[in-house]
Amino acid sequence: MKAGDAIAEILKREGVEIIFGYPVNHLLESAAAAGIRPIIVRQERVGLHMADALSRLTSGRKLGVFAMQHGPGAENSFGGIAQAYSESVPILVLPMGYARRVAQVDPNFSSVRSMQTVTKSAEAIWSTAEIPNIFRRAFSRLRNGRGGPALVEMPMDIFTEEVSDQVQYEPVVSARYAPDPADVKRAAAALVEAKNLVIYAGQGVHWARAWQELKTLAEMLGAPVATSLQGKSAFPENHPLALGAGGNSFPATVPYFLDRADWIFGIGCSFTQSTFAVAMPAGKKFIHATLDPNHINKDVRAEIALIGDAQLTLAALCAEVQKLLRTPRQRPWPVAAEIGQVRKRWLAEWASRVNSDEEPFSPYRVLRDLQSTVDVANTIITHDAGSPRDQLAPFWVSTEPLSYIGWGKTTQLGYGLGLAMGAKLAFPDKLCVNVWGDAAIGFTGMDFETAVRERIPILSILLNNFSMAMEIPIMPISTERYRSTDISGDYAAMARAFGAYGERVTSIREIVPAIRRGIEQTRKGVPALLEFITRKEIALSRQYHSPSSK
Ligand SMILES: Cc1ncc(C[n+]2csc(CCOP(=O)(O)OP(=O)(O)O)c2C)c(N)n1
Ligand SMILES: [Mg+2]
Repeated sequence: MKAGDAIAEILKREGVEIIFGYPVNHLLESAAAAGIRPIIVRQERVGLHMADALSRLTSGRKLGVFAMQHGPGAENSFGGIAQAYSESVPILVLPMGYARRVAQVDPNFSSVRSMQTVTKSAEAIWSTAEIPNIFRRAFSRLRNGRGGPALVEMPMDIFTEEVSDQVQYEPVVSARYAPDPADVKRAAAALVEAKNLVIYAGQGVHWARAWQELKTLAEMLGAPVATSLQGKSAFPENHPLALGAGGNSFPATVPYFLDRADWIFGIGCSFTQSTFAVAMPAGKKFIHATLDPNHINKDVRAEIALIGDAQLTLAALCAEVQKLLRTPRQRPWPVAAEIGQVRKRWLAEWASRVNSDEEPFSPYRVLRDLQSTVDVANTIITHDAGSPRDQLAPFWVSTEPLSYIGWGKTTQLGYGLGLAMGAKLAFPDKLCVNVWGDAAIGFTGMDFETAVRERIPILSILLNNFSMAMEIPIMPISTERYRSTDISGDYAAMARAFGAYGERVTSIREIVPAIRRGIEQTRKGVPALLEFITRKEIALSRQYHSPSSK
């Protein structure tokens, strides 16, 4: 058999059903011959984002795979790989490479050399006899430890080579590891003795599918739970102990309880300092539970470190806490009333924006109506970079695990579209939504055509204010003299031109009916883009003070 067919066979044995890609990459043809569906995008970044969502939403049970051309295809992919790297998402990246005879000759692009800073591993196939070994290594990286892209560069001349018809390949094992039981005991004692504990959950809870264990521990302790943006939806946000997610913007409940905490228990999180992560207040004691020992003491100092899988860690903690408490702390937990009060005051402060009848719309009003119109439990939603992220994340109440794809270690405008499409492929029966601004659509909007052509009926909510509004305060002179922050476009018309459903909405009365029409279209298999004309809103929910301490 040809080398490409052997690689396709290996992918099949690893359970790959879809390969995202852009030609020329000879593996796409071998994959199709093996019954793996190629999904062709309009530019590489979006295919990587789709692969990323497939991995995220299946907690890595199904891995996203992306294949592209040597040279331009690989060069153009850097952004998508870098985004997945920063977000710790396992994806298999399969660039073709220049023929081995010239692969190392200037100026030919080498993916192995150039992508090393944004991958967990990067290896080229120099000998086709090594194909099973190389893929065994790549899949082992993807299925073990903290996630990240694994890259295998396939020089184009390997595809003409014959290899043995008997592919020697078995799917790789994945192994979990758990923290030292002595540290678990110390951590359990600290959790029980803490006066004002806050649990801070990251995306490790999603990868370990440890949602039930997290809930059990929080309830036993009666402790409030905040999440990172990536961890959003790891804990039901309508639960009496939920504080919400901390990003560049956040519900007032998040800083209020973090400020008052004596102990903060981070589970499945890195505590990485970022504009898009809530700042951890100084002077707190941290228990840090993470899969990756490199995260310990990186940005916060840990009193107790628990290295291991979030599910194993939480299960072990639940057992120890149970021994110490004997009876779990019962509902109604005293802290729940305080959470409710802080949330009520916060929502009251935002009511005028959230309930605004103004036209052009307050984006907060559009997102309020979106939330009250969709079936939230059967919706998977993601933001984009820009104000829409910061407007959506604090107010969207996610109730089901992995119903919100949060991100922000790096924040490339245009990421959300591919995520929503990848989500729809993973969960065809759910409503998959991306919320983006008119800056974001400028990056990846052409791939709305992919949603139409590949029959991926997502609902796209565009908040169009004809501006990069969040840049206006940063670029006042360029805005005034040269209108540098203005942008333009009729994106509903663009969607219609692609064969999608496109509707521009300008009247308050039409917000909810338009959302219903959009959902109806997605049910018929047609992607829908609803373009809401909004005002240049730049107010964000990011008060670190609590309303009561004013
Ligand atoms: C690839 C990339 N380039 C630049 C940025 C910086 N950036 C973040 S938001 C933004 C403009 C946002 O405009 P829009 O999405 O229309 O939201 P608005 O503020 O107008 O509501 C820019 C330039 C980025 N996140 N990603
Ligand atoms: Mg805008």
